[in-house]
Amino acid sequence: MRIWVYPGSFDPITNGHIDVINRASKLCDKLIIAVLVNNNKQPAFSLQERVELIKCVFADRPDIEIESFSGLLINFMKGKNAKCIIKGLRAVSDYEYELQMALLNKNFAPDIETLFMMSSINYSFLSSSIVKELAKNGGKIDGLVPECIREAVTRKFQIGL
Ligand code: COD
Repeated sequence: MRIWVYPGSFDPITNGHIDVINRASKLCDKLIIAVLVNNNKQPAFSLQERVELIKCVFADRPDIEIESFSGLLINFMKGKNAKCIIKGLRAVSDYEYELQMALLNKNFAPDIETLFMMSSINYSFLSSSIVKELAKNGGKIDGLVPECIREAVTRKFQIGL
């Protein structure tokens, strides 16, 4: 069984993440969305909120699991018997950090591969930070996140629905 992992902060999940998830899930048997507990960023959404928001998007997908993890990604991967890490690449700016992480992970876990998926052109500008910044300043986030996420983000930043 091909078990792959798509790790991230997902603070919150966006249509850019969802596009990568939908494309990657066609290439494996099970895709685990792995939500990082603490990555030194101060998340706007708690771990439980981030997990619940992802669950609302993928409620009808038995091939997708949502989990959280802390510590090293490769340890989480080994625990799940997962052999491939999926990463999304939007621009050259993502590349340097992702290359470093991929080489590091390969060094410690040679049997685990990292696969990079280029962002779809429509989402190459999109990040969780952009969504939060827009919402905080009264900008529209329709089309950037699914409706259940739009409602949660709007509620979080108290703009009113
Ligand atoms: N289109 C395509 N891909 C996208 C888009 C988009 N619009 N937006 C984001 N992505 C990709 C990102 O490039 C990333 O691959 C993934 O989606 C998740 O993005 P974020 O922003 O939710 O999450 P990050 O970048 O904060 O997550 C970082 C990780 C959790 C993946 C990373 O820190 C990690 O693997 N940490 C584990 C700890 C570890 O093992 N460290 C080893 C070194 S010590």
